[in-house]
Amino acid sequence: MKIAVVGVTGMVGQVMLQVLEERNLNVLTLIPVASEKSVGTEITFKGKQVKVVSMKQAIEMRPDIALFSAGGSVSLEFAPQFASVGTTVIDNSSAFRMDADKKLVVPEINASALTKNDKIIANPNCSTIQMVLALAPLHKKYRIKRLIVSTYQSITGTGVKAVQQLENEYNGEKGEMAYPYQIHKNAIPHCDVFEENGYTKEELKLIRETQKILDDRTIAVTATAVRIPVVGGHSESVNLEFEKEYNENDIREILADTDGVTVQDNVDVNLYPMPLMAHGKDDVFVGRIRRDHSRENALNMWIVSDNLRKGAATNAVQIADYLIQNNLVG
Ligand code: 11C
Repeated sequence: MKIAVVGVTGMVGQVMLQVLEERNLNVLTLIPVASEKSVGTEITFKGKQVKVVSMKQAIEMRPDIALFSAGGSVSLEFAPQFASVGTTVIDNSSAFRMDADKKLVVPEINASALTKNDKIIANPNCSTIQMVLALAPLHKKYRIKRLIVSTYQSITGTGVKAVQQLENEYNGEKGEMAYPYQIHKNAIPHCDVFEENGYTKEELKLIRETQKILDDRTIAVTATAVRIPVVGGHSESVNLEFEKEYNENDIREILADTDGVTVQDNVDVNLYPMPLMAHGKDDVFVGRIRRDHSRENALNMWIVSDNLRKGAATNAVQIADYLIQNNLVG
């Protein structure tokens, strides 16, 4: 397999390389791609130095798969060019997610819908991926009527500029600002840009992508997304209202049996998910599972995952792996 990683010098690009190595995908040729200023520099992959190439050079090399994480405008311009030479693009930006003819894939939920004709496949937003992975089996069994999510998101979701901002603020130094306010010692209810309806784009992604991935536009979803000074992953407080009655222990069992989900739920020993523990791991961690007594068939839970891993790189590499295993590329 020839696999290109577009945006290889970015935070997600770097984790994509790590996950490709760890999962031992059959990568015979790695094609690292970045903006002109990085072309010719070298990255390390499987202990070897590999030269970063330009977009044009990468397209000429006709990779089997291209993992994109270089922002929406780069994806809009170049993903179709890769697709036109036969490459299957797995795109981590929001550019194609809501296109009716593009699949939005979390492999454990809907990879089986993929075919050889899917040349541009969308990787969902990080905060959506971790939530739907836990919700999908519950929706199947009890049908979710309504869900309310509040997020506590890691600064790594914004990128390296935000990590630098926090570091500067922590050290009492001035520097470039990724956010409109100080993030150190703060919580900013503002992830991505505001839309005309008063919601942020991140909140709308949580709403729309959830309905698309769970293939049910009737689920009522509302979201508040908040940035906090944390690096290990995104946390989410999720309140669900089911159509059917449920039993709390069944919920724990279903989640414990779900691929990619780890239940950490024992308040007697202070066991619950936290970003510090999720950092660097591929799983989605669920805890604080408890009945919401204020409403019939309602439930609260707390979901945490490393946003750069399952929320981005791992999910994309899992899609690539699925395509390779099922002979769906080329
Ligand atoms: C954040 N969820 O934490 C974003 C990062 O649409 O893929 C990923 C943005 C996206 O700010």
